[in-house]
Amino acid sequence: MRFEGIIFDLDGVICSTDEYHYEAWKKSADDLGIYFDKQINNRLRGVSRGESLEIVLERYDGMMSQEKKAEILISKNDIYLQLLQKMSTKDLDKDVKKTLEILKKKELKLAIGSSSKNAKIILKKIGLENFFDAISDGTMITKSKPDPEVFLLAADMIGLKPQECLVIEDAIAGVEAAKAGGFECAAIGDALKSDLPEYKLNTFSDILKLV
Ligand code: B16
Ligand code: MG
Repeated sequence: MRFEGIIFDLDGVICSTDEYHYEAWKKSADDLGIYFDKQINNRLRGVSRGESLEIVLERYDGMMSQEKKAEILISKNDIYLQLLQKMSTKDLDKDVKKTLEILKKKELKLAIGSSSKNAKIILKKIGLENFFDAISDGTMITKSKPDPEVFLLAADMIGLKPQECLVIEDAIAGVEAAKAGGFECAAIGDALKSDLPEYKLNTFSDILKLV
C-alpha cells in the first residue's frame, strides 16, 4: 500500500462547520462595526481562533486591549457552540461516511489533525467520536497551522512517520502545514487553489484512488 495512514483535517474535510464559523465571526465583526465577508472568512480556514481574531481586526481602527480580545474570543465561541447544537449525524455526508468505512476496512490508520479546540464536540455530533485511531486537535498544540505540529502529533499518535501518511486538507494554511511536516497532501475545496499539494480531490471518495 502507498500509505499506512491518513490524517484528515476536520472542518471543511470531514464536515462543514465552516459556515458556522462564518456566521459566528460575522456576528462578532458586526458588533464591532468591522467589515467581514466570505473572502476574509476563507483566510481563517485552518487558522487558530486567536490568530483568526487578529485577521478580523486588520480592519479595526485603533488599539484593542488583551482583555477585550479575550472577551470577543469567548463570545465568538459561544455563538459558534450554539450553532453547533444544530448538528447531528445527518451532517455527515454519505460519501464521506462510506469512504471512511472502506478506508478502515483496508486497515489504514485514520487520524484527525484539526486546529479546532471543539473537534471532539463536532465529532460526537456527527457520530464519529469513536471512529478514528487518534484525534490531534487545537487543545493539544502550541502552534497552529501552517505550523506542522498538529499533523506531526497525529502521525506520532498512530505510530507512523510523516512519509507514511497522507494528509487531506481544505485550507491553504493546512496544506502548508502538511508540506512543512514532510507529508504528502491531497487538497479539497478551497485548498485546490494551491499548487503545493500532490493530489487534488473533486470529491471525498477520490481518496480511494490514492490508496
Ligand atoms: P475553534 P480545522 C479550524 O478547523 C477551522 O478551519 C478554523 O476556521 C478555526 O478557526 C480553527 O479550527 C479553530 O477552531 O475556534 O473551534 O478552536 O479546519 O483545522 O479542522
Ligand atoms: Mg479545514
